[in-house]
Amino acid sequence: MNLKAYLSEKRELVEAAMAQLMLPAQGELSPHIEAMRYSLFAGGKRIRPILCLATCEALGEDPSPFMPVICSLECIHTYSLIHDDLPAMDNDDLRRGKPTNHVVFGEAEAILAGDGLLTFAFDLLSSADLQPALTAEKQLQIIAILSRASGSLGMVGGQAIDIASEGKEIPFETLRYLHSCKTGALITAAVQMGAVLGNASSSQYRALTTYGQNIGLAFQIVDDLLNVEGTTEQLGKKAGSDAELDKATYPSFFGLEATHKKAKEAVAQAVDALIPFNTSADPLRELANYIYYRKR
Ligand code: GRG
Repeated sequence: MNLKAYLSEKRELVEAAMAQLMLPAQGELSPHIEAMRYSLFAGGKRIRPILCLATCEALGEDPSPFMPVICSLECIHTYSLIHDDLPAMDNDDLRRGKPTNHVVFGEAEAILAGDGLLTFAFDLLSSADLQPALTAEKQLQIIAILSRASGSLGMVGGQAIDIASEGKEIPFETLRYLHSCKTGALITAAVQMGAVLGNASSSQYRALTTYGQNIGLAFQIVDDLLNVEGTTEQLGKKAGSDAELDKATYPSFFGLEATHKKAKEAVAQAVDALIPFNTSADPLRELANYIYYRKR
């Protein structure tokens, strides 16, 4: 299969659905909604929605009635980036090749844009319009997956440990745990949500969860590598910031060569988890490799 064409086709689908679902910037709320739209439509790779969609398709189901569920992932992801870039967090002024949200709209607006996107994700997920394509039981299951993965036992918790660890020596187990929460949880949730949409059996759900956890790990290891090996221009965000903030990363623990090996191992384990699936899971296999070879 041609992954480049696949990614561009799915990205277009996600962009179109988001443009349709997102609130228009008009009236009194116009500045607030404009701030949300600025980051949402700033040119992200849309990896999480595409993973959700590809998982649903791997199980032979048509994801098109579920676009609000698929787009909710990008709302959570974008909110996390806006808040991560704030002066109180990583204090970055470049993201997706553009000035960060707080640089353009001010800190208070950026906090609210993140809050708005976080809340909007659950608005999308809980919409009655999703029924009857989605049963109420599955809708609840999906809401539970996304809220658990986004909150204190997932992404927010990972960020909290990350911030508390800055400038400190932490054991590798802490780094692994914080990675699995901060980055891995939302990526795994994207796959699990696609599994629920695609009516996965319990063994399929378990296999897909293993796939999701391994690509989540690979994604973060590669993000650590790109921070060292990439350029600011290529990444669209500041390169070298981890070392500047004295962050513990895979390269700081293992060096570059061993870190590359670990990323490739995680990709191989993800692909292994897909052995029970037929060729309709090929996009998931290709996406696992893309996560290693991506340049931003
Ligand atoms: C502020 C609650 C809160 C959480 C922030 C995700 C996160 C937690 C912080 C981002 C820090 C970071 C750079 C993590 C590494 C992995 C990651 C999420 C990279 C960015 O995701 P991509 O590459 O970005 O999918 P695009 O721009 O393509 O959407």
